Amino acid sequence: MLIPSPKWLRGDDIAASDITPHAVYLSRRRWMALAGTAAAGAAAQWFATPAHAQGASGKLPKLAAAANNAYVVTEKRTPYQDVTTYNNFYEFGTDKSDPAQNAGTLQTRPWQVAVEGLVKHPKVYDIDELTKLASMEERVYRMRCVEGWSMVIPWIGFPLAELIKRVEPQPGAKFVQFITLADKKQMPGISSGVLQWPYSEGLRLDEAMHPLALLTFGLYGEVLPNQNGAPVRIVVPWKYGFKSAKSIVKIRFVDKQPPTSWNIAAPNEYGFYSNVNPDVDHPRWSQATERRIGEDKGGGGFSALFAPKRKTLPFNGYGAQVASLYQGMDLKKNF
Ligand SMILES: Nc1nc2c(c(=O)[nH]1)N[C@H]1C(S)=C(S)[C@@H](COP(=O)(O)O)O[C@H]1N2
Ligand SMILES: [Mo]
Repeated sequence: MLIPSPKWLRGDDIAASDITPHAVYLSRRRWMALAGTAAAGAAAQWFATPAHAQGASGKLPKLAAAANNAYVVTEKRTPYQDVTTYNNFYEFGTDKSDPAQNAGTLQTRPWQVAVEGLVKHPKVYDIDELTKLASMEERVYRMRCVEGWSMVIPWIGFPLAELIKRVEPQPGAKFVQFITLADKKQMPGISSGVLQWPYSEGLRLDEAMHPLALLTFGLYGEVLPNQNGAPVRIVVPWKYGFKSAKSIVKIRFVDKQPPTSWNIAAPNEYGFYSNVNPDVDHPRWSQATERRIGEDKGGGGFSALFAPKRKTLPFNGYGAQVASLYQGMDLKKNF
C-alpha cells in the first residue's frame, strides 16, 4: 500500500489468479454428491463452469446465515475467485497474490480472542464460543481499498455491538483497539518489517457500536478463507479497507485513541479516521475514483488496471447511515 509494487503495476499476478486449477476448489464431499446424483454430466458441467461463477470454494466449511436485506448492496458481487486471490494481508507478503499463496500455514484452531481493558466483563473467548454469541447474518457490503480499487462482498457475521453490549464498556472507554495475530512461524511477512506488528487498528466507541460494523466470520456462505482474515476479522464498510483488521486476537477498550499500524508507517498518508472520502486525496494519488475488481473479463491484478473507473462515494456510499457520527468534525483534518 505504501508503494504499489512494480510487479503489481506490471500485472504479473494475472497468472497466479487465473490459472488456479478448478479442481482445487472441488471438495471431496461436493465431488461425491455430484458423482452420486446427476453423475458424469453434472460433474462435467461443474468443471466447465469458471471458478468465479461458482460462488464459493466448496472446500471450506459452510456457515449458515440469514440474509439481512437492510444491508445488501445490489451492485454485482465481486466473483469469489477475485475476493480470495486479490488480497492485502501483509503478514503473508505484500503482493496481491501472496496471501492466497502463503496463508495456508495459518492455524485457525485453537484460537482465542481476548476482550479486555475498560470493560465490566473482560473475557477470553474461544473462537467457537464467539461464533455462537449472536445470530449470523449475511450482508453484502462495498469494500474500498485506499489504493483505489473496490469490491462487493457477501460477508457473514454479526454486529460488533452484540459483543460490546455483552462485555459492557466502562464509562472511561472511548476507543476500541483491534490487535491481530503476529506469529513469525505462521506468517512469512512478519520478518519483512514493512509494518509494525502486530497489526493494530482502532475505532471510536460509537463507531464500533454502529450497526454496520460487522464482526465477520465468513463470506460467500462459508467460513473465511485464511487470506481474508480467518477465523475472525472486522469489516467497517464506510472506511478504507485497512481499518478492517484480519485474524483478530485482542479487542481492547481504551480511553485514548490507540496507535494504528498504517498511521505509524506513514502518518501523513493514513489517518486514524480513514473514512472513504473522494474529496481528500491521498498525498500521492486521487481518491475521487475507484476500479471495481472483477468488472472486466480478467481477474485480480488485471481488473485492477483495466476495470472501468467509477466515482468514489463519500463514506463509500454509507453516508446516510454514518455521516451523523462525524457532525462538527473537519474531515479534511481528521482524514
Ligand atoms: N492483519 C491485517 N489486516 C488487514 C490487512 C493486513 O495487511 N493485515 N490489510 C488491510 C487492507 S489494506 C485491506 S484493503 C483489507 C483487505 O481485505 P480483503 O483481502 O479481505 O479484501 O484488509 C485489511 N486488513
Ligand atoms: Mo487496503
